[in-house]
Amino acid sequence: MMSAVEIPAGLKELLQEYTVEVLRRRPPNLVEFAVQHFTRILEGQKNDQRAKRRSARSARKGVTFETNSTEANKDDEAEEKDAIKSTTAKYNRRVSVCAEPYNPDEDEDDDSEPRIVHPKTDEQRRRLQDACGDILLFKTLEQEQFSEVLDAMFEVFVKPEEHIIDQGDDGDNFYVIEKGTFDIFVEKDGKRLCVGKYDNKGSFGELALMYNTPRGATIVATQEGALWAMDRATFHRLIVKNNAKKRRMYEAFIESVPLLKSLELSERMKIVDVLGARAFKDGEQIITQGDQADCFYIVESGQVRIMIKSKTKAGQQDNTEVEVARCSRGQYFGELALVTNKPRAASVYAAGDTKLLVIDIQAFERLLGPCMNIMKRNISQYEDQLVALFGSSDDLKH
Ligand code: 1OR
Ligand code: 1OR
Repeated sequence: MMSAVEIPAGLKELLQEYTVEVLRRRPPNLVEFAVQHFTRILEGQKNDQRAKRRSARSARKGVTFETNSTEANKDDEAEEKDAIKSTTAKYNRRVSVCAEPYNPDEDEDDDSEPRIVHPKTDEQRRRLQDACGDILLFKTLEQEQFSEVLDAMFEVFVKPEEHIIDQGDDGDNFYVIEKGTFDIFVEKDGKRLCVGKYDNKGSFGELALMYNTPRGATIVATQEGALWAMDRATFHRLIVKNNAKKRRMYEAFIESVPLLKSLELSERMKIVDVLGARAFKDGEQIITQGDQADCFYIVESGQVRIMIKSKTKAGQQDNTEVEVARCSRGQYFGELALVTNKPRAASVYAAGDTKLLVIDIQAFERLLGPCMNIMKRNISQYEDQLVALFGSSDDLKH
């Protein structure tokens, strides 16, 4: 007689979720995808347990009675069993929601967290490195941390119309674009507005993970594309921790930038969280006149020369460049094309070794709105100068 086989609780849901993810993401290698997929679930469960233990510990600290370590261990074991039983449908969406903002300085467990490694072929690693080369959030990482980032990232293929992120959801991953175009929608007062686009480069999905907030925008693929994703736990361990260091490094300098004086301290710190730092050698070109613009710069040290292609008497451009201005510590440039939505109006070169802080166009629009009047006032001064030099300010008009 055959004995009835008991199906373990959660098995059906696990397999169903895996199947749904396979159909959604269409991975080229099912076994490799399975390893990545179930590793993410396991990591989610571990994070859940850690969060529970942490909150249990702080609750214990709150009430003044002592508990010995054996009791604490028993608690942890029971919690672990609970967590394993509750394999949830939304495992690789956000696993646990903390009400308070994440403070990396208070996180004792983070360093002991296991490193997640998603194995990659040489070809995949090359593509990943290319995609990550210009990502601002990675620009202040040490080499060791950056290579952990690369290890932890996994590939996600997307189809046209696919929603990668929905506004209001909990945050699961941070994404780096390898290829493809994506629309950014923000819903306000019941109206959905397209507020920007990503065109084959950049990254998104950092805000919900940094600040423990719901997703602030909807991101929709407008063609087939490929992304590299980093899970929430790794993002916390590497990027959010690094942000605490970044705040310490740049706080005083950012406080001293005249343009940013009208912002609240918390707004200035949000700029620090998303900025990248880049160094240029003497003579190196930073901006090319006529190019499309995607970022804004503040000089941290050194100097830059702003050069404009001169015009002949007939109004034609020749290729000789004239220096029209210099920017040094605390000054900014690269705002004009972002504000006017036009190509870069000048070329910019490092004069001596120069360090710049870089902010991408989405963060510029999101965070620098309150400084817009100051920038517009200065732009009208460029126009006056241009008229004085060339007799027309058409190139700068918006
Ligand atoms: P997230 O985790 O909140 C949505 O998930 C992502 O969209 C967000 O991180 C950013 O990476 C990205 N406001 C909020 N999020 C934005 C915006 C944005 N642009 C891109 N993201 N604004 C548009 C600025 C061009 C402000 C709209 C009022
Ligand atoms: P962008 O995004 O166009 C080049 O990229 C940057 O050079 C530009 O933003 C400004 O931030 C910066 N005319 C045009 N761009 C200038 C000028 C300028 N000065 C700085 N930039 N003029 C100099 C005015 C003192 C007028 C030229 C005659």
